[in-house]
Amino acid sequence: MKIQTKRATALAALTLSAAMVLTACGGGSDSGSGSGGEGGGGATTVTFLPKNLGNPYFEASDAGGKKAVEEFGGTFDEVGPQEATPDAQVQYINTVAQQGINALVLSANDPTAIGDALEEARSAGTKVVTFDSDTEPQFRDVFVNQASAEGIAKSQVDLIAEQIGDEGKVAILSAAANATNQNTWIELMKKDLAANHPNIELVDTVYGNDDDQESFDKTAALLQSNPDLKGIISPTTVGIAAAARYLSDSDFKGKVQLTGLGTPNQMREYVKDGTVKGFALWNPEELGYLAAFTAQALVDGTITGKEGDKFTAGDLGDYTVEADGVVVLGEPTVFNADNIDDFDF
Ligand code: RAM
Repeated sequence: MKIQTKRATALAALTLSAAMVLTACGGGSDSGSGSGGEGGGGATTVTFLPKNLGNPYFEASDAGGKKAVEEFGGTFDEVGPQEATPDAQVQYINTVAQQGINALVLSANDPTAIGDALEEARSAGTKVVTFDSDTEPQFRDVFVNQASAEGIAKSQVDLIAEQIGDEGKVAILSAAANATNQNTWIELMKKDLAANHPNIELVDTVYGNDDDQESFDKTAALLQSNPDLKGIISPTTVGIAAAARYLSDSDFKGKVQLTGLGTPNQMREYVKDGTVKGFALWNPEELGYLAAFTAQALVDGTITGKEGDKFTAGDLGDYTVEADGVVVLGEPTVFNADNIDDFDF
């Protein structure tokens, strides 16, 4: 209540000063103006921290976050490392805490390694929303999940099974070895393969660290050491795009099937040239939009993160917090030659 009143009265002044700060530092790091947590006495300050910068997936999610923050009259900032590692994220978390930013919205490179930094940020009054890749639940207020982990895992297993006739050797090309989201999906994929696809053998899991070149090189090495591979599952938009680029230009094109999680814009040419038959994803822009509205609901006290809490996320409508402080966006979409041109992200 107190927060809402303060926000209403000081909104105009704070919007102006936030705009001035933003202009002065080029959209950078001072936008919280050090006013402390708990609403900060004005427009809600929200900082997005992706796994790393330069990934079109996070460019889309953070653009969705920015759109939401603009809609509710807050101040948006995006910071992040070049490399998708937990250590690289810690310094940004510390800065956010020092600046008294109201809400930090992040995709975690590790479930525990950034926990201390997040705890400090939370004791300084910053609400913490994880999206895309979670930490352990005690380190954040809410996790905004893109879809059920089971649904994401199953759609990838179903796709590869269909593409290779439900038999043969497959491998996984993942992101960072400690990425919470990929590791959750990989565990569920392994269970699904073991239970429902006895003739598919998972021979290897390799990590491209959400780096394009590393993912490309790992694909080449995978095929060299497993010349009879029938399929690759890459549950990362960086990995699948790099693997598709490698395959499309090699003798393996059309012989080794590739599926996983990709953005339609990065995968379009490989679907059209026959390298890839189908893959899946949710809408990352909507994910960022929902995460930002979740942050706002925490900051203004509409929700605390407990099961059953309800809030409205702008154009996306109403959401309810589920067990363990999780909010779910929806189910993944499968993209193929028939529908890929209907999407632009
Ligand atoms: C990459 C990142 C992200 C994941 C998507 C599918 O962009 O690893 O965390 O959700 O792929």
